[in-house]
Amino acid sequence: MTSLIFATNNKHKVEEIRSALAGRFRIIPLSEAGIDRDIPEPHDTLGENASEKSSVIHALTGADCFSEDSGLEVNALGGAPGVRSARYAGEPSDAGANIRKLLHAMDGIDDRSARFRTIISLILEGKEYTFEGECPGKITLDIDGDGGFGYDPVFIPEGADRTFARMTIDQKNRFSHRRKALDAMLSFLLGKP
Ligand code: ITT
Repeated sequence: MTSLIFATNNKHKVEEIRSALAGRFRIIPLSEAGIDRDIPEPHDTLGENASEKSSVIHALTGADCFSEDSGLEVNALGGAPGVRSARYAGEPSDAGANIRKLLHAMDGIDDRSARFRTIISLILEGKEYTFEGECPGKITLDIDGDGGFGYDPVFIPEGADRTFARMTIDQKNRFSHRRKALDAMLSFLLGKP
């Protein structure tokens, strides 16, 4: 089976991606590849940060690998927190503080529309390929649910009646930005001769 190092330290992302791939590829997170480091995300776009993560890991290992950078873009906030989603309320990254800051920033705002966006950067045989996925939805008025990670307790995807935090991984994967980007990567990988 083809192995791919997944350049992340986020266990929830690993779970979601393994569940979506349903055993078709062997996914090796950084912890299992023996790489203990937080890769910087210094850029202003998801795409550049994703490329940075995969190229750092490729330079270290020489192995086929991929990374993803994702973020929540809220229309009424001009696309914030966007590329800064993980550290919206400052360092170190704190999901509870990020959510509180977001709900506060949206206090009294009627337009709750938002979207999650993911860019995957895959390095295969030394060449980079990118894939994108997005999930439109809306920000709730209050925290609802305790599953998932990040902004899941305050995001209801379009076409659903509850937040990501109230869904199983499989249910979230029917809507998620990460799943859509992953499907694009998967069609590419499966279509290769
Ligand atoms: P890695 O960089 O190690 O992959 P990370 O958690 O730092 O993990 P990102 O840099 O991609 O991940 O930051 C994305 C942030 O956006 C993440 O911390 C969440 O706050 C938010 N986010 C992304 N996808 C999400 C999802 O599916 N559900 C909820 N929040 C999400």
